[in-house]
Amino acid sequence: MSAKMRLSAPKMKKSPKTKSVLVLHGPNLNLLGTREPHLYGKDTLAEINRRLEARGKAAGISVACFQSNHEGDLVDRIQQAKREGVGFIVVNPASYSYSSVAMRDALTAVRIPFIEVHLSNIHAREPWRAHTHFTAVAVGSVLGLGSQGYDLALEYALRRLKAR
Ligand code: CA2
Repeated sequence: MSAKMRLSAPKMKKSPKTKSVLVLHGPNLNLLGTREPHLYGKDTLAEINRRLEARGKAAGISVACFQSNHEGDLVDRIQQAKREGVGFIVVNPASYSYSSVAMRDALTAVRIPFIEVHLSNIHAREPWRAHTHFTAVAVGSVLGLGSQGYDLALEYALRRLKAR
């Protein structure tokens, strides 16, 4: 192949899904906005998801949100994200932060970069909340900013996907 041909070879196009973001919510986050607003804020999960999906749409990047109270369902959704070619994950593992080696293993196995979000500042609460299974393998963490933490994590994801 000549140098000219190599230079003019078309750039491989990323599949459309690599321009998509998955937002995962762990157990009990379906209760957001209905209980414990002093800890987790007033926004409901539906409101947060609608906001994130709308922001993605405005940026031309599809955002899918998924909540489950079941560890296996969250693991399945992470594996599905790989098959779909999802480019970035935003995850609040909630109480699975402290117990789910399975979710952490799934996230490392699929090699999709992710940000860990916590609504509350887990370092300002009971000491056992401070260490999570996810922090060491995440791109970064957003803590203590309430539901705005999801928006900020999504902004990072959108910028990163657009730069690819
Ligand atoms: O601050 C966070 O986002 C947490 O991930 C929330 C978890 C907690 O176990 C983590 O330490 C920090 C708890 C989620 C429970 O969500 C509820 C929402 C509304 C009402 C009751 C629980």
